[in-house]
Amino acid sequence: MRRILSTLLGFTLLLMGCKEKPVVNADYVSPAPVFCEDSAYAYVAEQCAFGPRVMNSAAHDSCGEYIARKFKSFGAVVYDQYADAKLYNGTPVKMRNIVASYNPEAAARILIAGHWDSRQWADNDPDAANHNTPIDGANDGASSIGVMLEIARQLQLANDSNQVKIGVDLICWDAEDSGESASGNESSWCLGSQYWSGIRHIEGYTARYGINLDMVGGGNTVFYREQYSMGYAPTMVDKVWGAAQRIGYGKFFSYDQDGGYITDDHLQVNRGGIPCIDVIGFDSENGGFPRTWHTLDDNIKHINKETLKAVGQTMLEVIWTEEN
Ligand code: AHN
Ligand code: ZN
Repeated sequence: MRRILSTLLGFTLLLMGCKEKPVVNADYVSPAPVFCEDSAYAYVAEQCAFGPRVMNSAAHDSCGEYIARKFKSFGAVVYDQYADAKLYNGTPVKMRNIVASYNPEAAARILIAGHWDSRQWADNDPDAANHNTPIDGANDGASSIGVMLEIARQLQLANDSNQVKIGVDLICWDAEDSGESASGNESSWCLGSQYWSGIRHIEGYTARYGINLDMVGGGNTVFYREQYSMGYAPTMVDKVWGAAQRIGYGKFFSYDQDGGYITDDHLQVNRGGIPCIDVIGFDSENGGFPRTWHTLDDNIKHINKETLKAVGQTMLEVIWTEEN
């Protein structure tokens, strides 16, 4: 009974947390629903509770089931793409890309993506004794999927008078984060998106453009315009950064410096012929990757709801203002 009560209480609090309209720009009325950062946070925590989602592990496989089940519960048509690959060190891995589609029949589509696996090696940890320990990947992995699950929930909740005009695909990449560090071995990263860029989950699938999310839940986080994105999809960078300014999240989506060239899943999508940008978190204090990156500190304790909110609300803004 206590359990039921506390679940009910938690659910009520979750709903209450979603009601405020925290949009900062008073002159602009957005058609988008309110992104609930408490929900996104709960989805990040639920993924982390499986343990590190490293390739070929039971935690990984169970979390994949959880992600597919959640998207289905939010009314998506879910596609699985299973494939075999080899890590740079020769280890064979079983991959599963998961695609959640809304308005699957619409010709005009955008895709939002992120990786759901977590890294097997905390090889950036300050303590070298941890370099072979798997990480929770709360930010580096779970944060993007948490945001995408809340986007899915909002797509389902949208009432008939406020439906999005386009198709939306939420793509969860596998095997992004088993690459060889500091080696220049670019092709050792992003194995799930590499596979998908050659063989789509549906033959002939394409989209107008894509937005890849990576490390979108850290503290002291800022998003700089990443340079492959600027090369392949500059108008989409403008669109997303512009949407963020419009709704009051310019502090997060910054023009202050450029974001360098990052090997990430968006690069594979671009190479596959769909313009795609990367929204990837940087540390606002030192300008590099987040402090927790590939360390044991990348856990739920360091997830920041405001960052989840800034990214999630900006994504809803982009989705709800995209013309057919
Ligand atoms: C490289 O370190 C080459 N790329 C970063 C891609 C990445 C790893 N994103 C999150 N984890
Ligand atoms: Zn990583």
